[in-house]
Parts: sequence; structure tokens; C-alpha cells
Amino acid sequence: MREARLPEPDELGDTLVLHHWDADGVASASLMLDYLGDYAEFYVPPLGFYWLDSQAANEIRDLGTFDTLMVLDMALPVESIERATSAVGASRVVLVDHHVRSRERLPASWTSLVDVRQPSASWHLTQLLGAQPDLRSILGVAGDLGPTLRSHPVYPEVLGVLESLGMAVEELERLAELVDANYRVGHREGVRDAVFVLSRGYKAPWSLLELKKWVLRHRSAEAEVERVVREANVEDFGSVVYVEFESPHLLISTVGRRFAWSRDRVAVLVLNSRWRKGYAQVYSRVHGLDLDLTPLAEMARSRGYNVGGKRESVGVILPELEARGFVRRALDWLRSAFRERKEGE
Ligand SMILES: [Mn+2]
Repeated sequence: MREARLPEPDELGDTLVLHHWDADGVASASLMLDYLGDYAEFYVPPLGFYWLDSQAANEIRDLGTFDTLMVLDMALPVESIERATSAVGASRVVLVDHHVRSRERLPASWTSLVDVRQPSASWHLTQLLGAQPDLRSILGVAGDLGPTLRSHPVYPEVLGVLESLGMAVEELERLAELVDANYRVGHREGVRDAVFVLSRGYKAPWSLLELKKWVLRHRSAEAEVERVVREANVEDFGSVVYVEFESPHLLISTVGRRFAWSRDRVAVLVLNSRWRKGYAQVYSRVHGLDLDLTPLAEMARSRGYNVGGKRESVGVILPELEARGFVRRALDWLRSAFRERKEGE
């Protein structure tokens, strides 16, 4: 089989690039801007939503018509991508990603450049472009790998790029946090703008590290985490801890991890009861023991909620009005799962 390749800019034509809002998505979009130049237009989906609703489709339609729709660093459902494609009248779809996709079959006409072995979309894209890795290539890696960066096989190559830039790894991590601050505080225009800021400034990382608007947004994101941790309602059932708060920020997994890691053997269930646009968020994580949360994810999925997660953590977006009912059932499930474990020991 011939390996799929990234089509040339003149094959892609006018291209609408839908990209993820995190540091990797932003860095990848900036690399794509170099490649496509004036042929590229960018769109960031509503922050925190891993699908495109009719309102998003309208926003996309307002951007005009395009030859190609590209989805970068985001495993959007096929239906959402089809919705966006028809909204802009595109005849070509290209996916550039490293996320595991659900079992959905992709239409055969799409160009799928998905490689789940890649540490980031930015690293993947750098290779697809046959380019020398630059700051953006490794910024996505640092953002996506987080604290596991230093033990990942790609780390020596990251260090090589850092050396050529005269930059320390801590500075790279700090820059990824600064870019992420835009989405954490819910500043969608800031995410969009960050693509262009990176394109202008990637050769001068120090000026980026001091960019006032990013520094301030980062400070406010951190302050909101502290506020939520301090003010949240916490119910302790022993092995299960329930945490509830309200915040418009995307911080539920950060808060959940904080509570999980402060105890030995625990499952935490966290509810952000009023997140935004009539939606709430629920997050669960186990720490210090092996309890498979997949049934919890299935419970949410069967109700039609948007669900992401792994064995040890699950995130759910659901209508605000249904949140408490779901949380009650989830707590019941978690507590009985624990009881069964105790009896089995
Ligand atoms: Mn990524």
C-alpha cells in the first residue's frame, strides 16, 4: 500500500483548517499556515466541545466556500466533519491527527493522515512536511505529553531542537502552558490569535514567554483552579469522594486530579454544575487502585452524552438540567463497585 501523503498546496486549494484549541493544535495550525499561506483559513470549534452543533455549522458557513476541509489534531465525529464539509462546499477532506478515533468508518474519499504513535500532531505534521523541527514542532510535543515528556522516546530529539534555539526545557513547558491558558480561560479569539502570534514569533521564544496577554490569562487560569479547589463542596464517602463547583473555565480534569492525588486509594467524581451554554461537565478518576471506569463511560454514552476517557478517567459533557440525576447514578455505581471490590479482597 502506498503511504498517504499530504497533498501539495495547489492540490488542496482554499483550505479551511479546523484545529484543536490546545498548544498542540495551535502549534500545528501555525505550521500549516507556513505551508498553505493565503490559501488557509482557520476555525477553532467552541472550546471544550468535541463535536460541531448547528450553531458551529452556521459559523463555519459564514467563513465562505473552500476546496478543502482539513481537521487538525482533533478526532471529531464523522457526522460533524460531514456537516462542516457541506457547510463550506468542500470537495476534499484531509485529517491530520494522532488521536485514536472511535470505531466509525471514514468515507473512502477522505485523506486520512492519522498516526496514533506520534507524540503530537505538530511532530507528525513536521514529518509529513519533511521540514526541520522548529519551536512549534516541539511545543505541541511538550503540551500533549505534559509531565511524561522527559521519559518519552522523542525527548532526545526535543532536546536537540531546544539546543539549537538556546532554550531550556522548562521554558518550553512554560510556553505550552501560556498557549493553553487561552483555552483554559475560555478565550476562543485568543486561541485563534495564538496561531498568528506563533507564526510571527517562533524564532524568538523569549518574547513569546513574556507576552503580557498570555501571562495574565495563565495567572487567571491558575487562580480559578485555586478558587475552585478552595470553595468546592466536597462530600467524602471514604473510598469515593464527590466534588461539586461552578466555573466557566475548562479545569475539571485539573481539579479532579488534584483531589485524586491527595489521597491513597480513591475514586473521585467531580461535577461542574454550570459550565457554559446550558452544559455541565462530569469527570471521574481513580487513583491508587485498579478500577475500570469503562461501565461509567458506557452509562453516559447510552444516554447520548459526549464522552471521552480511558480506563482510569472519564470526562462527560451533558445538559445542565440532567447533570444531578446522572451524578446520583454515577455515585451509586462507584460506591457499589468499591463495595464489590472490598468483598472480593
Ligand atoms: Mn495533540
